Amino acid sequence: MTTVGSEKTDGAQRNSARTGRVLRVGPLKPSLMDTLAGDYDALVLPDGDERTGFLALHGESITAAVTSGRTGVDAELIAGLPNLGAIVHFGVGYDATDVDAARERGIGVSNTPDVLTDCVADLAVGLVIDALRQVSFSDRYVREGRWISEGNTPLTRQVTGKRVGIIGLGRIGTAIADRLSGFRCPISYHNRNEIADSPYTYFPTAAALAGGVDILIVAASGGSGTRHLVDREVLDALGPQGYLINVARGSVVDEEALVELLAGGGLAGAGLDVFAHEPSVPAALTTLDNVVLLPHVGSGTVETRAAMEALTLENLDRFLADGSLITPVTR
Ligand code: 8YV
Repeated sequence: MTTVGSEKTDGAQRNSARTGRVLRVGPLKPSLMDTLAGDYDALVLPDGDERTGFLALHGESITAAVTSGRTGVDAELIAGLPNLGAIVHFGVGYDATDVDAARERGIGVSNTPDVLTDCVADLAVGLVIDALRQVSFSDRYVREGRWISEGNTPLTRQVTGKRVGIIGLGRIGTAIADRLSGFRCPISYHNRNEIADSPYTYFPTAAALAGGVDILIVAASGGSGTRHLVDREVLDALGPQGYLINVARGSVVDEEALVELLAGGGLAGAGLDVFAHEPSVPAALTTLDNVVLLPHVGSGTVETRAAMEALTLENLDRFLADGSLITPVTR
């Protein structure tokens, strides 16, 4: 292993105990990329053909990889980094990383939980209000001059008191439930296991939950265990009066079925911050006024992204100092 340069006065304190090289995998927040380059002398993983030569040259020296929940570190890359000790994620999700392959090698994995909970939950509530009250549609209506030419918009649906079902009552799911309780919404949830002492009603299957609510909110982690957990059967159970909100991962929902049902009146509407093949969004969705589409911005506020950046660097520093992580993923 090599010692990473610590000549810079700027990052000298952070760098003092550091050994091995840091690798950035994929794009990150610009200021985080600058810090990794300036203070950590981090290498950047190239794409495509250049990757093999790069790994032959640098693979052995790399002990820590910094990535996002969207890019991740797959099994092939893990195999190309024989001295990798930590995969540090900017983001709470880490489904793009092969955690099993990391675990087999004893590689630590960290994410940035808690710091983004409030902003993602706020946005979920925003999507609920927008989908039911047609905020985005009405805004377009005014801008397009339709209020003058066509008159008032159609009536919308009340949010207060609607029955809400949450798939994944973890940190973010719970924060959403707490907020919507303030709207006097009865809350139910589906998780792999029932949560002891939860004030909310448990359903053992996603379909049973969907059949008993007006709004189904997806807040579960992504990955193979939850892929298409919200399938056609679940969406059918939600039904023509039901709304789907997704602030988790596109992979949790069968997107093809969702599009078909939304287009054919099988669902009342949807609010989506995440998609199966980001940044691509199914073209059919962009023509539907009962669907709100956002470009994966749940954690995208100045405050939360700064906190995520700080926690990412704290994890990296801790690993480089003593080989441990502050917020390791435990699964
Ligand atoms: C981020 C997210 O947009 O934390 C997550 O899992 O999906 C978002 O907060 C993303 O990780 C940053 O690239």
